[in-house]
Amino acid sequence: MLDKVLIANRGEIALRILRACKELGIKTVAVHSKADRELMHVRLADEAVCIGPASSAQSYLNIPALISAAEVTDSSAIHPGYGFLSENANFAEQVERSGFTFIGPRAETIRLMGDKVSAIEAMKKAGVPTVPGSDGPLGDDEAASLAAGVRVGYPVIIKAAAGGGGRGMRVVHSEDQLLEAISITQNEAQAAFGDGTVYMEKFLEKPRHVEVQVLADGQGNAIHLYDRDCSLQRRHQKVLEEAPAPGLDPKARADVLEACRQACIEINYRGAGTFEFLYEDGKFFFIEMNTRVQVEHPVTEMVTGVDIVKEQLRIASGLPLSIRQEDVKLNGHAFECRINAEDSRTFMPSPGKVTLYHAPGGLGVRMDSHLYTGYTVPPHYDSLIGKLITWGADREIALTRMRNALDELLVEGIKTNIDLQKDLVRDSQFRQGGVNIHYLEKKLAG
Ligand code: MV4
Repeated sequence: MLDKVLIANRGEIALRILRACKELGIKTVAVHSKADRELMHVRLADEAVCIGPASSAQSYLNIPALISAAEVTDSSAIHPGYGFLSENANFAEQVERSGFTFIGPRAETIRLMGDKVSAIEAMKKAGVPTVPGSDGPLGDDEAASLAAGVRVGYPVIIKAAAGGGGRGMRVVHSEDQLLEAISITQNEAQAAFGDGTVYMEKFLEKPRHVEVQVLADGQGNAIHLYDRDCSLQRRHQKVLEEAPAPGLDPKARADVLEACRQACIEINYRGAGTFEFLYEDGKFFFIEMNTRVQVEHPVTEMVTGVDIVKEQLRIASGLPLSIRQEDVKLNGHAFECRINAEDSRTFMPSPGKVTLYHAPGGLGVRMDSHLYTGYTVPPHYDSLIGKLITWGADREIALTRMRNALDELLVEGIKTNIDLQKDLVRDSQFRQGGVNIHYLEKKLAG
């Protein structure tokens, strides 16, 4: 097992990683910015190193500072968490070249998935269903682009190969807008990512966002941990997630889960990963793969009993997966409400001092949060201050527990989205299950 892990992240996920390390008897190093001295995991870690000023660019994104911190603490590995450098192939490469273990996939896999065109190509080859599209980048040949549009059928969507997560996309409703949309998207992608490569997909009008969690050990073993539904989102920020995704077509679902598992074996994937799909009319369409642990991983943990972060640490230690696919049993249902320090109506971030924090509890209730009474939420980072997760033997029970847990949760002194979450878990259409990716924004607008 790894001896000492440097946690290259902050907030709730840093605490989550620290807990997993402690369970495995791994020593921990917290790294933090000057604004983050008071973080809960900094107190709990065996060692703590200040890596720079508040600005992320100079701290949590500062590769030389992180590698120096690993060196001075004699760490054996670096866990990147999510966000920040978690999907930066150059970081993974530099970590490994400096003699540390990067807790994640090989740099070349991160690079493959970072380029959405190569990710889709790899998955299609491996038998994962993809969205009908241009099958590769759109080149300078205007006639070829127009022909692709005719073949795919309007509406289409033009996406940046270096984009993802909703950045660098443009919907095109008819042929007369296609060439201009391609050139605008190319220019924006070049400016934003330094790579102007774009591709085309059929635009799906009302899909759900369904994703599949996988684990692979890079030694020929791979498993899926079923699916999650993350359709409730606003401006590409997920708000409330659940596992499993309700009401999927059983055959399509079984096929896609197995296809993801096989694809991991085919590309010799290592670590935790997520296949993102759009799900519409009973069919799955792969759009992207995430090569990190995700914010919403706890809902999968609650319904499978598999500790995803512990598995990441085991895999990085060179151990084989601790469970086989046959041993993964889906049990019950789980929800996760993301708790943000933000205004419930305007969604503006609302940092400041937490004058009272009271976490809910009871059977089937999990609160992943670094908050404590007296903690000051700094203004420099993401507004996520916690995740409230509930489990139940079925969807109804898990949702009832979430309603009750949200009523118990107290965060005073700052504005939060708790009232929005209370409203959502009482929404009749959400309660029925299976709302699409536009549902929340339409509800908020109406
Ligand atoms: C799409 C799409 C419709 N058709 N692709 C947005 C985030 C990025 N991961 C992919 N996204 C989309 N891709 C095709 N071919 C609609 C979206 C999309 C979306 C996807 C998932 C969750 C929320 C979304 C909100 C708006 C658009």
